[in-house]
Amino acid sequence: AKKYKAYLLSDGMLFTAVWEREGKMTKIQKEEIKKIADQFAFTGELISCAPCGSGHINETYMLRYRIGEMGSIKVILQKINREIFQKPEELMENIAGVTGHLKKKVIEKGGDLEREVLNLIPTKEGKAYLTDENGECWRSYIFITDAVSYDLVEKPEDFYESAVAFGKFQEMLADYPAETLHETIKDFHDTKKRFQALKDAVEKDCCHRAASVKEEIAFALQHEDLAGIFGKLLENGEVPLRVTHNDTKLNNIMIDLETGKGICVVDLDTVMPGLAMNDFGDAIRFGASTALEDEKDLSKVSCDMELYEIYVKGFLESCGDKLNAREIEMLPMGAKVMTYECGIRFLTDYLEGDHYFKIDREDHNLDRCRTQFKLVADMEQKWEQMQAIVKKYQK
Ligand code: ADP
Ligand code: GN1
Ligand code: MG
Repeated sequence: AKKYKAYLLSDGMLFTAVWEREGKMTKIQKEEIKKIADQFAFTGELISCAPCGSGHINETYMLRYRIGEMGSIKVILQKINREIFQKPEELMENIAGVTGHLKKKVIEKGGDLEREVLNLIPTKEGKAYLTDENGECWRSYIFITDAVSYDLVEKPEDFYESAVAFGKFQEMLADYPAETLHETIKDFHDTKKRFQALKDAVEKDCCHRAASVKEEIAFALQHEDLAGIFGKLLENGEVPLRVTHNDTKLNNIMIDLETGKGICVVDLDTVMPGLAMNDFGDAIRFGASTALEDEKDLSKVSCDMELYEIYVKGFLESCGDKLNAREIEMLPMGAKVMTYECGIRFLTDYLEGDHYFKIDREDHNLDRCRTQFKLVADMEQKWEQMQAIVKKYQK
């Protein structure tokens, strides 16, 4: 259940927040946000601030400013996770480049530049991001108004629209100079290396947790073949590297509350050369699941074939003609591989003491790992159907 609280800070600022992660934000942190915000090129008076979204990586806040008598506007302020993104300069160069490219496409289509693409708001010094006295990096975006991001599909149409939007995103970046993109996380979707990392974590067992997760480790080891499939296809030149998003979960897309369209793709930290099948697959593992990613009751977790079909349709309609036959044939495999990879990443993090993904409870990463492995097993059961559905929409 959500809890609401309001604070009056020493300088009179009213601070309201939706506390889903109650207790995680101290008064000092709240004052820190105000200090950071003061260094951005915002105008008006800061009237409220709240944590925003359920991303696992960055710290995201929504700030509201009143501008004289003209009403109020919201902005996003985000602390970049420096453990994960070690070269913020390069990361922000990617984002500035990609959003600049997307803006040209939105203009060509006569779209809304403030809602259909992320817009960085610079610092008062005119920089794309701020480095604070502790070496933490912060950036700000125009807030996408009248839109929402979902952790679970509420209406199947929303999932269809997210497929269309992610497909279009890939299409709009098809002519982006891939060689200018920095690799923000090395070997991000190299499933083989992820597998090796898991084996290393099991071996080290630094938190003495391996004995309690034997079943999950066994599942990962039994499915090792999934880790090598895409590497081989790439090596053989059967599938190309494309500019992809690489983190296509449903909550990385803003759905317009009025039209229901996928209005804007967010979370551009991992836009890098990658595989189309992975962008497809990551969206399926999250959005076609019948339960939340961290559901404890595994009997609720399965891969919904209706949602899967809806996504196949939307994705192929929007970018199918750009993909080669092998990529399309491999889309179901993308779903299985991404789900497996995500499961082993959660398991690795659990074994290493939860240093990568944000957690809200003990065993959170283990619960997440279990849902992913349950989905992989379910996809195995539905494998022929998953392939037949892709064939049905392949032109
Ligand atoms: P993380 O890397 O932690 O997932 P995201 O960039 O995805 O961080 O941001 C977290 C959440 O914040 C998103 O899922 C979305 O709901 C919300 N969000 C991000 N950017 C914006 C924006 N410009 N306007 C409105 N909401 C946003
Ligand atoms: C992270 O940042 P967020 O929450 O959108 C992760 C993805 C995982 C996902 C699992 C940079 O995504 O790779 O698939 O969690 N992002 C990064 O929910 O590691
Ligand atoms: Mg995100």
